[in-house]
Amino acid sequence: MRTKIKEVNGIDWGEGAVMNCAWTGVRLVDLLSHVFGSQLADLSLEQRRSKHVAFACRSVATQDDDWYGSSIVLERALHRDADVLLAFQQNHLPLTPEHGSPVRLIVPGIAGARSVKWLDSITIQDHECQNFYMQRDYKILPPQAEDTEQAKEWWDKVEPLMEMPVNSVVVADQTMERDAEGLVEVGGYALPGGDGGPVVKVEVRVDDGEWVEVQTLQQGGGKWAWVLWRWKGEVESGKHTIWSRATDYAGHRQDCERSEWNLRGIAYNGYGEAEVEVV
Ligand SMILES: Nc1nc2c(c(=O)[nH]1)N[C@H]1C(S)=C(S)[C@@H](COP(=O)(O)O)O[C@H]1N2
Ligand SMILES: [Mo]
Repeated sequence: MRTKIKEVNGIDWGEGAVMNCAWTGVRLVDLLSHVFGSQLADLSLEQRRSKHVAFACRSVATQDDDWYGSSIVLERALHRDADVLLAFQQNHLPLTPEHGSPVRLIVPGIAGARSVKWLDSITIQDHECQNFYMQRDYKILPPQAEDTEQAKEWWDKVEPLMEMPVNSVVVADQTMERDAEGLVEVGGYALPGGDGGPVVKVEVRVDDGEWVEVQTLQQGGGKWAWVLWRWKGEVESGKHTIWSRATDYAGHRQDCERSEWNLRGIAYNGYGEAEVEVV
């Protein structure tokens, strides 16, 4: 967002702020059912939607608060298919300290900020978690909030970022040689939006040409995973922009070259975009 639209008050995420790996643990719903049993089973749908499960790590202070925390609505936590996990292994190895050992939360499809590491308490409560990172950060503020002063009037009016948007990225060398048939090859990754996975289609466009579906879409990681894709096509010599857009199973599709600016520079999901020179 900073490089393509305008300055943001945030980190240069680039296109690498993504995690795709195998998590092993216990489903949160199983733990909650074990502890609360019929108390939970007897809740009405309305109660499940109005209560929150809050997660905290009080043992380590953070930059802007003296603890870290997040919450999700109880209904999502109790929904088996949502796969909310108390994880203790990453890629079949014990969690490392950096990634939250001994146990962390994983909420697939939802912003990583909610997946509390070094988890030390879980609470069912009537209100959202009040931690700084839930209430004063990781929110898609409207574009009128142009600086931290103007942001103040918005924090309480905007919901915390939860579901991540469908996305895709083009990975290409800056200079590419056409092969004997005049073709060049690019690749990338694509991610589903929220719980709408898996990605079912990726399309590529050269400059303002037609969208063409990619030939190779690697599957296998399931509903929450990224897909890796490759496309080979004819491109004239010269400078070009190669665009990509992804569509997931639920029908979410990237729908613009540049997504709308927000102060924190989060949830960018304009088309994947790479400037290349073909020789
Ligand atoms: N306790 C604690 N948990 C945390 C954080 C934190 O600062 N403290 N950062 C969150 C954010 S913003 C992200 S993006 C993920 C990053 O997880 P990773 O370090 O395993 O990539 O952890 C989340 N969990
Ligand atoms: Mo983050």
